[in-house]
Amino acid sequence: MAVDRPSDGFETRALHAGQDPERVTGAVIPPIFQTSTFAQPAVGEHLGYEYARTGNPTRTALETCLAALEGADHGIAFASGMAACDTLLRRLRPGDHIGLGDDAYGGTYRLISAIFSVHDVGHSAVDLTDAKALDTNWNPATQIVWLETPTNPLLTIVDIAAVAEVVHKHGAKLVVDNTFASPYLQQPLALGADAVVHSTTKYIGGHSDVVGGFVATNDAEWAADLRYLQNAIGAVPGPQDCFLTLRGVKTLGVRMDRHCSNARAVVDMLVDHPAVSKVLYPGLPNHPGHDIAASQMADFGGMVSFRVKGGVGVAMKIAAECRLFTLAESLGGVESLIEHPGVMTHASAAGSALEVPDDLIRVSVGIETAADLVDDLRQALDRLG
Ligand code: P1T
Repeated sequence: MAVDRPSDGFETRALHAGQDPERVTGAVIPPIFQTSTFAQPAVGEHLGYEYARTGNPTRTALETCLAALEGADHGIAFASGMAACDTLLRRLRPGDHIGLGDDAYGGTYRLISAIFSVHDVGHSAVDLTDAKALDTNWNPATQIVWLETPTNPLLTIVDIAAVAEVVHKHGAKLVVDNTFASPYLQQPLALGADAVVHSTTKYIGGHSDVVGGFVATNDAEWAADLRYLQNAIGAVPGPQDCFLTLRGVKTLGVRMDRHCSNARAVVDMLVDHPAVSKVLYPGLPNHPGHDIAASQMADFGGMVSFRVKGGVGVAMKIAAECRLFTLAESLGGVESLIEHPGVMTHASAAGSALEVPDDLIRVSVGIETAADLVDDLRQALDRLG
């Protein structure tokens, strides 16, 4: 039988947690249980599974594995990152309030500002880099503080433990969206978060071939609620999606090491390029969150953002003129992507406190040969910057 003790190393858990050989055939890889329902031996009895919205063994394998990677007792998988965010926020009631970090994925902002507001759940954008100010200006209606670190797309670093202390002092819950770091680089539950959310579409899946979401928590009551909602709402991932995500996560550790070292090579070129006005990367010693990132992350990640001289027109041209960096939304896959957040991923934040600068370019540095990536970006900057 495979071993999945909590004391096992990260890569061991990625390969084995929840992934014992299948009991009937001995299949080493958890099969795709492509079935919508399960035969029951008698009315009111079942063998662990009844109906595939409620549960599916391929999904269980994924949930067990990802929970083990976040050091969580409970893991619940969803059809997308947004479905996971939506289900987490359903604990809120009319009159409640969300403190949302003032840089976050545009879709999260849209969900909170356009969907939850209809149900009289308020929100405000908060600078979470200042835990003291969060404490001083605490809104008594706040039930959830929603934090990304590194943030999307400005790569701001937030001190998870410091924010957790303030949030708990006021009896609220802290959710950390760990999508940009991945559990390989950062485990927020150990730093005091009440729940961790992922778009598994990104680093966890890792191959840009599947959309998914995930929540990890050690809060048994919240987990039971989420499990109930997962079934009641039904935003569940199919077994093929679970299989692909589980296949992807096996190599998360080795991929992240390469994402990080390739990102460093790209950053080294960008900081010296005359067309670039600012590089946003927590690995840079002059990044305001560098020391916190160094203490709460194992490395600085594969996401790099930068601002260009010449404004929005130049930024949009550069984003469209690379050979290896594909112009596309999303991130965290093995191949490099480039995008213009203002027009693409963060268009829904335009005019809000979360609006991003229009001369900003975001790259998801893939695992291609580092020198090729550096050359590709440099030629676009040389030509158009
Ligand atoms: O796309 P989906 O799997 O539903 O995940 C939403 C989501 C949640 N949280 C963060 C931090 C994210 O970055 C995302 C999705 N982001 C992109 C598609 C993007 O290009 O930024």
